[in-house]
Amino acid sequence: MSNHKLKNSSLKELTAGVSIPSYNRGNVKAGIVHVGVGGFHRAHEAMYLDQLLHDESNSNWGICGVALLSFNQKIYNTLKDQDGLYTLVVKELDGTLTKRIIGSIVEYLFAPDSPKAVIEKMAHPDVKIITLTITEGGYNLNEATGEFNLENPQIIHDSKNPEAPKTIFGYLTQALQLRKEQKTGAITILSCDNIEGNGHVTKKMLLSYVAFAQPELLEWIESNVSFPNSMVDRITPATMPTDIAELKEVSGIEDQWPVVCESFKQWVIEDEFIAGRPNLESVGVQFVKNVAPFEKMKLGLLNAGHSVVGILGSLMGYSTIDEAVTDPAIGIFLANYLDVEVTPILRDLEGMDLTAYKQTLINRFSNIYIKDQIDRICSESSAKIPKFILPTVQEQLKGNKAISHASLVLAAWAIYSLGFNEKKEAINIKDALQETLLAQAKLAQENPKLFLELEAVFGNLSQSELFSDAFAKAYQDIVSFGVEKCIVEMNSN
Ligand code: CS2
Repeated sequence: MSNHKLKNSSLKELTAGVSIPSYNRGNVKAGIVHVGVGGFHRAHEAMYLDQLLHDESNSNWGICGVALLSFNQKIYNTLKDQDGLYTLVVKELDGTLTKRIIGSIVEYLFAPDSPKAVIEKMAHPDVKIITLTITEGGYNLNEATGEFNLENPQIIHDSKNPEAPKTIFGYLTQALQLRKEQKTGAITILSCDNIEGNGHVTKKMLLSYVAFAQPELLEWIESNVSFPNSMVDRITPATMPTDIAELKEVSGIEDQWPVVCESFKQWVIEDEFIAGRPNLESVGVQFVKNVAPFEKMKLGLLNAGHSVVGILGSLMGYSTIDEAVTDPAIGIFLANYLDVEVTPILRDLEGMDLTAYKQTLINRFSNIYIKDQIDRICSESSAKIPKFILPTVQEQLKGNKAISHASLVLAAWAIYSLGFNEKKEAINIKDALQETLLAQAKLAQENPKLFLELEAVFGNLSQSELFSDAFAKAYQDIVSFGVEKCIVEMNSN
């Protein structure tokens, strides 16, 4: 079998068990600008749109992918080299692989090199939707106040340099200003990040920035931009060099950056697309009136579950989620946490079988073919924990209900933040707040409660005596007995 560099011109030569776009990519127009072309977007939205484009009547709904930050240069270069094409390798629970070349990303831009092109693209009349995966930490929310962080130097930069912004808020504001001036019309901004009420948060953050930097635009946005909430789901581990090598060896495809993911996928959206939308129902997307209960379920069970397994697993020396969750101590702890501390706060999920959802989730975590990296799961925990775990703690506290599992995980995170697992091996921590976390984690060695003073993460939770006592006790127990003994002990109660 000969090898083929992935390109438009080589598509027809790919035969070995790979499906390719059946549509003429040359006819596809970008109706969507997507910011944040990471693995998740390429396994999720871009895949749904690719499926949709197989019906040629949908050719207005291609994607222009925007790499926003300078460290996104590699994905931009790859997309450019490969005409926007990449391979999506879906791994079933039994290890079967399905390979498909995704063709929905028909344009790509690298914002740091060409901010003007990005702003103009977002303001282009063909573009009806801007979608975002800019990560939980990308919304510039101050957890302590619940407000937009106007002290962020990059935000100040954007307000002084509107033509060459650095943040999503600077870009969106300039693009909306241009749409207003050029009368290009209304547009939808759809967040696809794991944040409760992601549409509401996007709107609130953007309007705060606009009120600060360009208040005369506020009114136009209020009547011309919609911000639907959405819930997204598909486990997409980081692509490993072995994935790239295997694809070449088995299928002869030379793809610099394929994406590997599980077969499960879900996308639930509120149907508020002010400028129209593609017929996503036809490819399995669910439209609902209120996405909040679904989002709360997914964040509280799946994403929080990931953090629970990741943090405990990391301290115990595991490196992948499947290894950690199949350790009975962690597996039982996770199941109890989901049942006792999360399930009671979930409501309004008529027709949802929560028991089955939780079982599926544990099966998904246990998938040995996915090998989701604990480093990926624990990265940026300081932004994830306030979105995934703390809302549950806060709600449980209101009714004086159980919080002991969450407290133990958070105490384990304080110890994790010192940078070593219980085998005394260094942990590869990747977190925007890494230095602050380390400083606080060191203080916690004297007095565990000091870790909770990290307002950017815990907000005012340190004021809850119930919580801070439970946290401090869990911390001391882990230090005295080790994390495994502590969770085994809790599992037997
Ligand atoms: C993970 C998510 O980043 C994380 O911590 O929980 O990336 C998760 O895999 C996805 O949200 C699954 O939909």
